[in-house]
Amino acid sequence: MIFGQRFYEMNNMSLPDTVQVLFPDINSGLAKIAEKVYNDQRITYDEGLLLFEKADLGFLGVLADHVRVKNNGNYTFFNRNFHFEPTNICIYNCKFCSYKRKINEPGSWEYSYDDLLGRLKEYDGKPLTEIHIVGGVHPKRDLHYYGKMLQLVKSHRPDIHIKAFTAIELDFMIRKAGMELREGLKLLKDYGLDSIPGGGAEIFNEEIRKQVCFEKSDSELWLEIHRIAHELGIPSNATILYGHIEGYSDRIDHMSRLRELQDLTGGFNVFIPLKYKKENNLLSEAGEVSVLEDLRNFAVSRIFLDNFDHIKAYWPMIGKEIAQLSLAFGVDDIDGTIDDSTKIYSMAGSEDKSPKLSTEELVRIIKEAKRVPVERDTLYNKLHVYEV
Ligand code: V47
Ligand code: SF4
Repeated sequence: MIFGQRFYEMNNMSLPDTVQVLFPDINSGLAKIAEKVYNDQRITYDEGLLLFEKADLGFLGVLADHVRVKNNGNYTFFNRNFHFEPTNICIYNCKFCSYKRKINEPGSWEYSYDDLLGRLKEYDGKPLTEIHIVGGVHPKRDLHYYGKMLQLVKSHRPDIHIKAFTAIELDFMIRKAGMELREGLKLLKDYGLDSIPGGGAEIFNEEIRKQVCFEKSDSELWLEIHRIAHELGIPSNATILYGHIEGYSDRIDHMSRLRELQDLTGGFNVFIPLKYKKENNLLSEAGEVSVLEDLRNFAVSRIFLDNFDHIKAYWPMIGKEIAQLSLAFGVDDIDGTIDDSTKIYSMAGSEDKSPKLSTEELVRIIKEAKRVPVERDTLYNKLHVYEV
């Protein structure tokens, strides 16, 4: 099937007519949603829920592709990045986490400043635009410890963007330094923090959050940290951890809270749905959702989050093939080269145990999906367009 924009352009039809042709038995609520999306109108909480409950994959693909093409044309973004995970020692015990360890527990690691510098030096003379730093919440490391880490990166490689520390790590390191959130975030910005990744959001519904990560900073605090960061000129990303014990209404509730904050600040760069992976953690009995569900989830996210410019499929978690497929379901970004630098997903059972992709492979994956690859920086400025 040819989806969305291209189908109705080729046939000189409006999208609502296209929807009627493609889905003759369509539920009237869904037809209304199609009309709203086509007319650039925001859909409601109940309509989002209806999409999850009643819409089939083809229908979701048509609408999501419409929004995707409206925002980003055929461009699909990626960047040249690597991850640094300073430690997997963590005071918390999130049930879905396969990677946390306690101090001295087998399998734990604590990298030093020299380790970071060594890793950074591997990129001397090589193109790189971003370092992504996230890890466990180490009981002994505070804001000043991590501030020095940021300074070290900037002194060796002033040209790269530092996207670092989830709101959960920030909450702890700022409190440990005895500071207020605003003051702490401002100081981290002075140390070199350029943006904040989307982790730690998990699922905002308080009941579900209690069941999967009861000790972690609560939803209000996650949103407050991102709000203050945006006010200070630090943009950020947003995630959802889906496919465990949450229901569709929890996913829509989560996205509604993000949409509301984005209306206020406009500080989110991208939304990244993270698929729950079940190996080696305490939530395994929840199982994993199907690929079909992944694609439906990407599409509903694209349709619902009308004020987010980008939707990212994080390929180390779902694999290259599903990431490629997701480009027909609202996704316009597949993250970056990664360079075998993250353990969060390989330890949770993702198929790729050494995730890395060259820019040539990223470009090939995107071109095969008939999209136009674009190397971007962290803030989605276009650095190189690979015309097809
Ligand atoms: O918050 C942990 C998730 C997140 C599992 O901002 C799991 O560009 C699935 O947020 N199955 C951290 N997910 C990673 C993260 C991220 C990743 C890539 C890009 C960006 C970005 C952010 O990883 C955690 C949690 O939601 N996670 N364990 C698991 N078993
Ligand atoms: Fe710690 Fe993060 Fe794992 Fe939770 S998900 S236990 S905060 S490392």
